[in-house]
Amino acid sequence: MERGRLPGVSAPEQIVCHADMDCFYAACERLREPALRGEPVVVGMGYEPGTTNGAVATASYEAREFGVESAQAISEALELLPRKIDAARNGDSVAEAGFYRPVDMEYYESVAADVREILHEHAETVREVSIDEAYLDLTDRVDWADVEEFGRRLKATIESEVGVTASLGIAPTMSAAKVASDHDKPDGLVVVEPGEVRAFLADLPVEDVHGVGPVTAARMRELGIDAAGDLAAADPATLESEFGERGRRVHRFARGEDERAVEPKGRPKSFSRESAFHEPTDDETAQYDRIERLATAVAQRAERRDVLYQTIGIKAVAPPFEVRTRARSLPGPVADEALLQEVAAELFGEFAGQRLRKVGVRVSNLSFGADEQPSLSAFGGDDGEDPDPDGQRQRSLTEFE
Ligand code: TTP
Ligand code: MG
Repeated sequence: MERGRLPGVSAPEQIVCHADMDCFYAACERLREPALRGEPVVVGMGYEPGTTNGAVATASYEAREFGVESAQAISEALELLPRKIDAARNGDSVAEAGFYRPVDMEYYESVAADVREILHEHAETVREVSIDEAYLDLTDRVDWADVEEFGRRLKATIESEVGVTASLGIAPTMSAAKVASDHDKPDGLVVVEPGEVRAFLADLPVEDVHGVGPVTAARMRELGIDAAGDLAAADPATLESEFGERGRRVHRFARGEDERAVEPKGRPKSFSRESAFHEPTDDETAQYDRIERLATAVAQRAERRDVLYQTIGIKAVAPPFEVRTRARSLPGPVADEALLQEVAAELFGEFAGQRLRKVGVRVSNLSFGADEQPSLSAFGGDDGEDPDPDGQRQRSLTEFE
């Protein structure tokens, strides 16, 4: 899916944080019932005597020690870990038993809202993926040297203000950040720096690659692909013939390649592309050239989405993080690549020749055409597993390129 890439436009430089709460529903139950702390806790439906069907929503890490896990039948969970109340009644050891609580979505949603508020305080752009999971774009907030400290503070704030623990992964791409947050659960903080993603993933089992579910992983093993490193080294054409477009996508993820930008859910308010120079430069020609390429990329992206734009903006970042922006509104909405290039270059004129580390082009004030329908088929779900690995199924990957 390289066709949206333009020569000379490097992958956008991003710092992405993926946050995922630990055993979230169980953590919520512990919040309002402190006696459950440190105990095996199972949250689910259908464990009351007389009801037989139901499934585990989640289990605390103590309960997972007994083999209890999400989506397991409650009958199976009860065999592995009986209820304390029943164990006591039967004279069995209560140490080998757990607490069962029914799902209470309304309460979990209220806790999730508190967590979200903190996440939004820590980043301008947050993509909420599920009740306990979100991506944060930290690019303009922190430097790689500070990300660990940032992560520690964010975790401490969530813990002290809400009372649940989060695991964080911080990486240059969304897919790597997702793997990183899961890598040291619970209470994890894993930073994967640019250039280290492929090495970080290499020895992990292939199903740890974002987007590889158990069915795909089993077939990959038959093909001799056991670890993420094997997937990264596999032939993309073979992967495509076996797994369709998903094969190419997970191949790229295993190599640390993922062009997606963190974007809030719903219709975008703007389209933008930015790109850092190898090192800060005052070379006007290189700067204008970059602006033009970025304008083309943005114009094509808007065109693919059948979107008109009325406001055109540019961004110039001087080292280390001095961000300057300029924007101009047109008399009416347009989709016009040449005009976008021209206006962007004009706006950039004010900064041309200054020492810059990064430039960007943005269009906003968008009007959506009738065809603007997210593609349902573009993301995930080719074999019934992992149907929506990160809640982005509706988004076509091309829109991020
Ligand atoms: P997860 O983040 O997948 O799981 P978790 O937060 O319980 O545990 P972890 O520490 O591994 O992140 O899902 C978030 C919540 O979504 C989870 O607490 C309960 C709910 N859920 C279900 O109801 N059914 C499921 O099959 C899964 C996986 C989750
Ligand atoms: Mg979770």
